This record gives sequence, C-alpha cells and structure tokens, in this order.
Amino acid sequence: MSPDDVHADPTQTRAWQRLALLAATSESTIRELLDEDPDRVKALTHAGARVHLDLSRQRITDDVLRALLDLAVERNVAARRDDMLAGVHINVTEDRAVLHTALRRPAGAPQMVDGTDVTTEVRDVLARMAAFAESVRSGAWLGGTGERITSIVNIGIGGSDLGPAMAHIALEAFSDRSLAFHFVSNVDPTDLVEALRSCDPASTLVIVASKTFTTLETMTNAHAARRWLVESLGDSAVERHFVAVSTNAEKVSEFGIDTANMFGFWDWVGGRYSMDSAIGLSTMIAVGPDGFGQMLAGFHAMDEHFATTPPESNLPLLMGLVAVWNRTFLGIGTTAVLPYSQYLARFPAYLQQLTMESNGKSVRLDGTPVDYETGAIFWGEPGTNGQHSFYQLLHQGTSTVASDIIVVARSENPLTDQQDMLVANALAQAAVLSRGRTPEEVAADGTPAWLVPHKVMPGNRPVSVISIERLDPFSLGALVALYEHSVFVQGAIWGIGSFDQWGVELGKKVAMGILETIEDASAPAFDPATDASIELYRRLR
Ligand code: G6Q
Repeated sequence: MSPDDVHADPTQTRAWQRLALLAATSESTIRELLDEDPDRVKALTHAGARVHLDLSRQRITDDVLRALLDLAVERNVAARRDDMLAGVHINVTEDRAVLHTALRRPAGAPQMVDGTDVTTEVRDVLARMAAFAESVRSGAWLGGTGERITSIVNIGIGGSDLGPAMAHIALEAFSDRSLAFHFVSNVDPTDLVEALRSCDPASTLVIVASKTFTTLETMTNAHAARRWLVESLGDSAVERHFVAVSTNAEKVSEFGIDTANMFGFWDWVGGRYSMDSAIGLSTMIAVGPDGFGQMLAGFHAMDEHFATTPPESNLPLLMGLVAVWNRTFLGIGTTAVLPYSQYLARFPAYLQQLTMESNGKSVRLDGTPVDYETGAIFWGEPGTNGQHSFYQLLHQGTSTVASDIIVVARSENPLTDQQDMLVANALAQAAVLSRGRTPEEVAADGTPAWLVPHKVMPGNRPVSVISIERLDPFSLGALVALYEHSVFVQGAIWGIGSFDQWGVELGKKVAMGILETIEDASAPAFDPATDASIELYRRLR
C-alpha cells in the first residue's frame, strides 16, 4: 500500500463522517437494541481460536457496524495487517518490522524478513529454551554447590516483566509446583529484597530479562542480585545461577553472563509483544516446553483467524472497531477489564501496557497532530472483588466506562457451586451495566418513591463479554493475541504508530540526569519545581 494511505487523515474518509453523524443522532439504548431485535445476540456473537466474543451489549446498530466495517476498508486495515504479517517496517519511527506473529508460527511456515527466514532462528532459540527449561524442571541443572534449583527470580520491567508475571499467575494450575517464581521489576530496593527473602542463593536461578540490557531498574536489580549471590557463593557461581534474555550479547557478557546462557530475540519484537519470545523463559520453566508450545499455538490460532476470517466475523477487527467507536465517536474515555477468574489477576495490568503504550499517541505517522481521541485508558481488577469496590461508579457514576467482562467457563479448581456463582455474577453485571434498572422496575420492588432515584441504574454502559472454555495455555495465548490485534486495528484506523514508545524512552533518559544531580549537587540543574523537589529529597532522605 502507498504510504499516503497510512498518513491520510482518517476524518476525511466517508465512513468517518457517517460515523460522526450516527453518533450524534442515534438515540436507541442498549436495552432497546436488545429488546427490539431478537436476532441481535446471534448476529453480534462470533468465535475464533476457542474465544467467544459477544458484542450485543455494545451501543452499535446495523448502520454503525456497516460504517465501521467501511471505515476499515477506507483505512486499508487489511493491507496494513498484511504488511505487518509480511515484515514490512510498519514501526516507522524506529524503522523496524513488527513481527511478534513470527514467534508463534508452526514448523514449516517460513517468515521472510529482509531476505531471511526468521523462523529458523526462532525455532533455534525455542529449542535452546526447551533444553534449558527441561534441565531446570528435571533437576539436572544444578547450582554452584550442586543443589537443585527451586527458586526462579525474573528481573525485568515493563514488557520484560508484565507478560511473564501475568502468565505465571494465569497458568499456575499448569505449573510445576515444586518451583517458586518471583518477579522483580521496581528499582525500589524493597521489590528485590522481599523477593530474595525466601530464596537460598544455592538453589536460586536469576533470569535477567532485558531487551536492551541497559534499563536502569533492571540492571540495578541485576547487579544487586549478583552481589547477593556472590557474597555467599563467590564469583564462580554466577554462571550456574544467572541467565539472560536479551538482544544485546555484548552487554550480557560485560555483566558476566556467559552468552551460552543467553536466550536471544530480535528488534522486531516489541517489549509489550514479547511474552511469547525468550522473555517467556520463566513461563516455559513453569509450564514446560509442551505447555509453552500450546500457548504459542493459541497465539497462532488467533493470528490465523485475524489474517483469514472475513471482516464481519473477525474477532480482533470487530473488537478494534468497537473500541474506536466507543473512544472516538461516543467519547468514552476508559475501558475496565473485568476478568471473572482469579488466575487473570494481573491481566488488566498487562493490558494496560499493551493498549496504552501502543495507542497513547497524539500524532499520526507523518507527525501531524490528531484532532480526535485515540487510545482509551485501560484498567481493572478481577470480579467479583471489583464489584465490592469501584463498580459503584461503573453503575451510577457520571462517567460512562466501557467494560470487557471475561468469563472462563470451567474452573481448574472446582469447589461445590462456586464457579456457577462466579459466572452468575459476571452475567449479572453485564446485564445491569448494559440494560440498567428503570424507575418503574425499582418501584415495582416496593421501594418508596423518595428512594427510587437512588436505586435507578442508568444502564447503557457498553459491555463486551469474552468467554473461553478453560484458562489453559492455548486460550491464554489466543486471548492475548485477540487484544494485540485489536490494538493494531485501532492504531491503523487512527493512523498512529502503535509500536514505538517515545514517552517511555524519555522517562528513562531524564531519570538518569536527575540521579546525577541527586548524587552530586554541583551537577546540572533542571526546572525550578524539579530542583526544589531534589533539594527537599536531599534534606529528607
Ligand atoms: C515495551 C516498552 C518497555 C520495555 C521496558 C524494558 O514495549 O518498550 O516497557 O519493555 O522499558 O526494556 P528492556 O527489556 O530493554 O529492559
């Protein structure tokens, strides 16, 4: 496709203008839409890669859906998707391909990038990871004093932490319970100190996970962990207790880790898209190479669905288009992710990075500013816990929040009827948020007139219900890929660069300068507010 298509202002498309008009004139509530069309639920529920997506509680009419699908055509979303899958450098500001999908291609499905089949290298790394993971799981990999490894500490931050940390909890039911996992990310020393409290250096393996191997937090924690180890076992133990996951072999050896114990990945894997690369080493140790392979198969199944399913039933495309409708045309600024699964406790945090770091942008690819809303704020907590706290605002607050309610049908821990209770709660919330409760319904319960307004639920809050049969490695992969591609679709419609993160990069740089000034008062000053805060900190510390 021509670069002009990518850079063009989406507001100039016919579909955009139609959507703006529809948003200004559509008056039907979700309750009316549901009650007036007996076929609505069927028409707006689709499945792929064992994931079921029900969009019937969204504020979309047939006209809106048609215009959104037209918008995808006018914005060349399919061609952009094919460019991404083919390794075109769609990350323009960093001049990189965006090929996390190559990480999960099955054997016999080559992927050329700049003239090379990258799946050969991907498979080599996976094979090395598998051999290593097996040796840790079986006890064949021994620490410096000959002890078996029983604690694994992953040190990384952002994309090198959130995916592995989320997957660790999500797949606990499939994990080797004789191994304890810790995820250390914060430069606050408390994070490392508390994690190491329960670890014995002789039986601890540290995975230093950093694409660049230069990130302040990770390197600081890695050096501190190295000192902790060396103090009790000596320098020679480092090679049995430290491995690295990185793209930077030079820095890995400088740190003192043998590159034979380094697992690589590539610049075409963005940090927040890397949990299925070597960054997932801790996941593979936990669930084994087969479990990791099933997770990759789930990712790939959703990739295939995205690449080949017609637009009308393409899950990530529909989810992405609905996200654009809610954010840009209905002005709904936030989406709550509400998984009804304790195993998905860290999924909202994971999605926060995936969605907000990708689409929190306000200029298009050619640098021109957007004059429409882009990436929504994502946040959330598992249900039912959230119901006893912030759901109040979702139901009756003055802001409209869209929700993704995630339902897992089969519990890995069936206890009496608790799973039915959990799902009943998920469906009750989906119904009340979307349909509300009218004054008449409240009064019909015998509520006194003065109390009725307090008990009315306005409803009309858009809800997507995403259901899976089990939270196993396959479905986790499919679920993550669903969101990854939805994020891609949103970015393609808005014309922004979803794969860079200049806001994150700047934070890393500025902190280094301030650190210098904290440590040496004669170092360069900043702005008056920062200088005053530095001075206060120096006095208080
Ligand atoms: C992800 C971001 C960011 C990154 C971290 C860690 O997309 O770029 O979250 O993952 O800053 O970077 P390193 O892996 O290089 O340490």
